[in-house]
Amino acid sequence: MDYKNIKFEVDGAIATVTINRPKALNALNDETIAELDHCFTEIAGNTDIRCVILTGEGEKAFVAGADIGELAVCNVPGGRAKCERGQAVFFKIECLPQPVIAVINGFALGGGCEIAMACDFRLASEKAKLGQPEVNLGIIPGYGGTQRLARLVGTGKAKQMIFTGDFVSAAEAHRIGLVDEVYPPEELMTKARELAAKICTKGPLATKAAKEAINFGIEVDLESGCAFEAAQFAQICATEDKTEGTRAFLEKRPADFKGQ
Ligand code: CO8
Repeated sequence: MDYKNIKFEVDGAIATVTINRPKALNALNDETIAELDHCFTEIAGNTDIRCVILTGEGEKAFVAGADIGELAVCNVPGGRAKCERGQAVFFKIECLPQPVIAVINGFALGGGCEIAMACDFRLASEKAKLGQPEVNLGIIPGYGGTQRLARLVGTGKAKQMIFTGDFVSAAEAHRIGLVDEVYPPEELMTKARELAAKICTKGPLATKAAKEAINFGIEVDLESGCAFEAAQFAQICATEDKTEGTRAFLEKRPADFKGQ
């Protein structure tokens, strides 16, 4: 599929998805959401891809939110449908078999902050600003922001950000746990690629199983989470990757994981 609003590049085992509407600060219109849906479906089915980088085109914005022009004409059923459509795509990203790194190169606002929170890691430029400014428009976050932000930073800080609409700096986002690492803008993509490359050397079935266990466990009680972990562990014991990884250690050589 030829994409109009995103760029999709694959370099070895690393895929990079770039939201590409810089004139609108990479705002997510319906077409972009549909293209992201298609692209992440393709990635999910491609076992040659072991890690994904998600970023925004240009130096100014990661994603400045949902497209406000489209929001302006939303009625009640349209608003619900738009929310549910975007949420389904963000769940697809969150549940992707491969780890996804959000590279926050600038503004990550509203839907932009929400899509970053659906990723596994958030690496931000020192110049990035994050926020949920929907209240300024008389609306609320609709792509999971009220849920994922509270889980990441706690209810008090999430309510402060969502009720005021204030942006936070990358440094403050790091302090409250909204982003994981902060780098000078010129180093950001290199650091993201280094992280992605390291993950690509690990067993992909193991990272997938660990991701599922963490994502599941954060939503349930500890006992249920541990039971899920044991089930995942048991399945991993049947894989060639487990045989290869343990044998490589005992033979004092690097493992060569095939994802089988
Ligand atoms: N949607 C559409 N266009 C946008 C958006 C956006 N979210 N953000 C920026 N743009 C456009 C501007 O209109 C402008 O276009 P033009 O050049 O044609 O006038 C261009 O991008 C550049 O923007 P600015 O001139 O405003 O640039 P500034 O440097 O002055 O300001 C800001 C940068 C501070 C980022 C400013 O653009 C801004 O405040 N943008 C809006 C941020 C925002 O409110 N985001 C939240 C949107 S709501 C949302 O995301 C809800 C998600 C859940 C939806 C659920 C489905 C129903």
